[in-house]
This record gives sequence, structure tokens and C-alpha cells, in this order.
Amino acid sequence: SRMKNLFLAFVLGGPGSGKGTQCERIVETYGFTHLSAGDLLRREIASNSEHGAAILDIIKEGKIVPSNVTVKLIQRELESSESSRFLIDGFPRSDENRIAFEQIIGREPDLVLFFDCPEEEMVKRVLSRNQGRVDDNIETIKKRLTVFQELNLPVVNYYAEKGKLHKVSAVGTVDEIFERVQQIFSNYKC
Ligand code: UP5
Ligand code: MG
Repeated sequence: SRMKNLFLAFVLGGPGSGKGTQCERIVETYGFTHLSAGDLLRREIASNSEHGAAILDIIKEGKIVPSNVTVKLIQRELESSESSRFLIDGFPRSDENRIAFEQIIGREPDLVLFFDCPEEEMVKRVLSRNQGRVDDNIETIKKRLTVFQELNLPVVNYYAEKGKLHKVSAVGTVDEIFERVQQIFSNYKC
């Protein structure tokens, strides 16, 4: 089936750790298709869809949108695209997210990148982004960091135990970090 033949990489890391920035570089160099779960959810809000208002409330609180909503948005992209290589950025954010993906999509990722960044650096980057995101204020950032620690780190640990995790230090310039990313991707035929 199509799903089984895809190369899937999950891209994890705390808020502002640089997932989106590094995904853009990976797309330029390796020709992946970038699916940011947060962008898909923000698109749902902007399109006044069925779940839009509820998604907005959850994002403002820094909480996690119900798994089936996010997985269905990702599934739609995986099925409608011609691409065979995907970066799934900012997902799964919890063990529940991870298990829902496995059940609905029927497979696991080929590799998982984890951008490891100190909290104070993440806060600094998010607060200086200035793109009008409803969750880029200090109150919501604190909540996002707590949710990351409590719910996303168990996912990181799960993939470490499975031998799929590639931890990258997210400190330094965008170019320096991308050098580290390239070392990982150059070891894969993808
Ligand atoms: N920047 C990047 N790299 C830098 C560097 N090396 N040095 C200096 N500055 C650097 O980067 C953040 C900022 O830092 C930018 O201004 C960038 O230029 C600069 P970015 O690449 O945007 O970081 P990223 O990790 O993508 O940060 P983002 O804020 O997008 O991460 P989040 O994980 O918080 O946000 P996301 O969009 O994934 O999710 C938002 C919300 O949606 C979640 O909180 C949640 O409520 C909801 N959500 C779900 O419920 N389920 C999901 O599956 C996904 C999201
Ligand atoms: Mg992002």
C-alpha cells in the first residue's frame, strides 16, 4: 500500500526549538514534503471548519488537540500528495497521539529527529518571532513548555528505546544546526 512505501520522519522538539526552520532546510536539500501539524491545525482555524473554534481554544491554552483530529489532517496530506518522503513536524506530542497515528495510519516513522534546546533559548526565540501567533505570549509559552515536558518527552524516550531517535543539539546558528542534521540524513538512502 501507499502508506507502507513512504519514508516518514517525525520532527520533535519544544516550542521554538527550530523544528520549522530546520524542516525548510531539509526540504531544500533532500526534497522532503514538510507537514507541520501546527500549521495544519492553524489552517483549520483559518478556514472556519467544523473544529476550528475548538482548536483555537486549545492552542491558546497550549494544550493538545484530540488525536483523531490531528491524525486525520495528516492522513489527508499523506494520501493526497504525490510525494514519497515526509517530515511530520511537531507531532506526535503525546503517547496518545503516537498510538492514534499507529492505529489510523497503520505504521511507525522511519526516523525521529529531536531538537534539544534549553528552555530559556526556546522562550527567547518564540517571543522574538513576531508572526502574530495566538500562542506566542509568555503565559501560553509557559504552558507549552509544561505540556512539552510532561507529554512530549515520553514520546522522545519511547523512540530512543526503539533506536529510532536522533538527538540534535538545537543550540547555535541555523547553519550549524543544519550541519548536524545533514550528518543524520546522509546515513539514510532517502
Ligand atoms: N530560530 C530558529 N532557529 C534559530 C537559531 N538556530 N537561532 C536563533 N533563532 C532561531 O523557530 C522559532 C523562532 O526562532 C523563529 O523566529 C526562528 O526564526 C528562530 P521555529 O523554526 O519556528 O521553531 P519551532 O520549533 O517550529 O517552533 P513552534 O513555535 O512552531 O513550535 P511548537 O511546537 O510550539 O508549535 P506548533 O506549531 O508545532 O504547535 C502549536 C500548537 O498547536 C501546540 O502548542 C498545540 O496546542 C497545537 N498542536 C497540537 O495540539 N497537536 C499537534 O500535533 C501539533 C500542534
Ligand atoms: Mg513550528
